[in-house]
Amino acid sequence: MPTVHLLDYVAGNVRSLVNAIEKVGYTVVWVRSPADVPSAEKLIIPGVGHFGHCLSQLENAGYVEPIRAHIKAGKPFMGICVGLQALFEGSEEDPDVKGLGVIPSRLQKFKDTDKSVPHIGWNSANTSRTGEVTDESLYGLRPSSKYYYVHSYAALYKEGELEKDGWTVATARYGDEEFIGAVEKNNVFATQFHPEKSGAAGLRVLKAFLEGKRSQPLPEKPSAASTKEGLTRRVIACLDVRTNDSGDLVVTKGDQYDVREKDGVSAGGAVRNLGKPVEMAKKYYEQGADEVTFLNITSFRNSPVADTPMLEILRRTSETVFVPLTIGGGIRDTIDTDGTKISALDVAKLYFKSGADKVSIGSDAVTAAEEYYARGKTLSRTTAIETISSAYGNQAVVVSVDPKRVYVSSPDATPHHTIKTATKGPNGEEYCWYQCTIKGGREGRDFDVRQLVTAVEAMGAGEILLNCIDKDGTNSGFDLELINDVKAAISIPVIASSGAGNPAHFDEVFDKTTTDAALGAGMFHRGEYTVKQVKDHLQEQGQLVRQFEE
Ligand code: 1PR
Repeated sequence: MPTVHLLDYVAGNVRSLVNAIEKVGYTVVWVRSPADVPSAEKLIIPGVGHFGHCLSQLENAGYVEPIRAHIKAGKPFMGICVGLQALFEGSEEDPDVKGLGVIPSRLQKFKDTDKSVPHIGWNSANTSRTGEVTDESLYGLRPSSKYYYVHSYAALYKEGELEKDGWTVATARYGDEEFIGAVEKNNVFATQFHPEKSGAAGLRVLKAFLEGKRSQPLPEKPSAASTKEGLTRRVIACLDVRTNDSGDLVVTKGDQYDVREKDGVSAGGAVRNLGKPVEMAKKYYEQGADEVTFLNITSFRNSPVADTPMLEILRRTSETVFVPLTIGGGIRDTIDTDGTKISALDVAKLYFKSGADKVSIGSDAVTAAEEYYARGKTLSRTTAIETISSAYGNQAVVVSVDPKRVYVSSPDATPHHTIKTATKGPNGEEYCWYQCTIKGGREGRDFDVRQLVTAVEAMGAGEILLNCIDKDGTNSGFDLELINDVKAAISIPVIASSGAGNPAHFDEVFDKTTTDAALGAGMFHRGEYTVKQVKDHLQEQGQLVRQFEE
């Protein structure tokens, strides 16, 4: 097989990139030291996390000059995500750190006044702008395709700025900001999106770069409308995974977090078995899921951390599923079976190495947020959220929230933040607050969801997975009041979860709230609806979606 050199200078999910490269017929040769760079014919620099962290790693390890020399020699070079950003002169993220300076411009943070930041999801990368239409595809990029982005800083597009120096630029729009999604000149190509996480559309781009096919005819004429689109409606399939009573790892699904069969006489039967995790993840990917989330709802108490069965599930899933993978459950400081202490950061590292793009933190986030308030809203820099986000970037840390409604007769009846609700309580109460729970909903805390989400945003979480125990498994639609209340409090993206029972519920949550994504579980697992049916329905209602590409 032909080869490509890959520089692994930062921790992160490089496994998915390796899988994607192998899928398109190439073998990875690792660059382990600056001395390896001159032997590279094609060189890829991936990147996640902070601009400054990546660039200082490159600088300190002595890679900057060999990379510049590779580019100068006219050999093929591709940068991905922070690998694209590295080509610029610098970034607002770390103003004192110098980029490679190949592209004479700087990166800025997206405005969060009218939209969530980070920019997470599927967006375009179009070379044709302002209505002018080309029929040529730059490295397989297509106007009708969508690509997966996750970043807070971007090269904002200024018409003509880079073109005058011979760069070809593909852009996307986020709110009212147009930014660079891909850029190319001679032997240099870079994408802000992750091709390895962008399904068939991304694999096509990677293949075109590796085969040196800069320009190909487009299969269809692009429409002027497609150049104006932004982020698509993100639909996520969630798999709760646990061991059943015979010790097999199964996808299960609870009703208000109770995952045992109810036999009609009493609760407490066998754990519901809805299928095998790896097969089901692949099925949802092929139906068009924009992301797949695994929540490990068993603790695997007898297994050493490095042998946790979820690691193998991720490794196998990332071989066939080329969209982002999130893993939750047990991300916290842990004592291993042999008594060794393992930090949450090390647990997360194992997951990232196995193919996860994000980790989701539940119970530990609640405890950390309570301590944040107890310290007078100061950071400790030692919590799982802080340590993982400072090493891997905020976008890699999701906080999974499991709130429950507590009804009160008036806002004065509790010190907690209440909302006036249209769904009255059992005694006609018109107000409720959302109580945070830990341990899979088993323990309620004297802490409300607003306190939690604002604290974890300050601590460095990049996204909120907003469950709702009252709605979970009910098929009655999302808790729109909860979602609107949380969205009003923070500017990081929110994934609405719990209650989806049919495609119209997805339309409703995107229509009536400003949620950034919506997640379904039971309706997909029970085979009542496919992800494709949800996407088709959204499209019929005029919502922008990404459809699965072969
Ligand atoms: O506390 O960091 O170890 O994380 C544990 C994780 O496992 C948390 O994210 C918590 O939400 C989850 N979890 C724990 N117990 C359960 C359970 O069901 N017994 N599942 C559980 C949470 C809820 C959603 C579900 C949606 C959509 N699952 O993820 O998929 O509610 O369901 P629906 O569309 O069928 O209504 P830690």
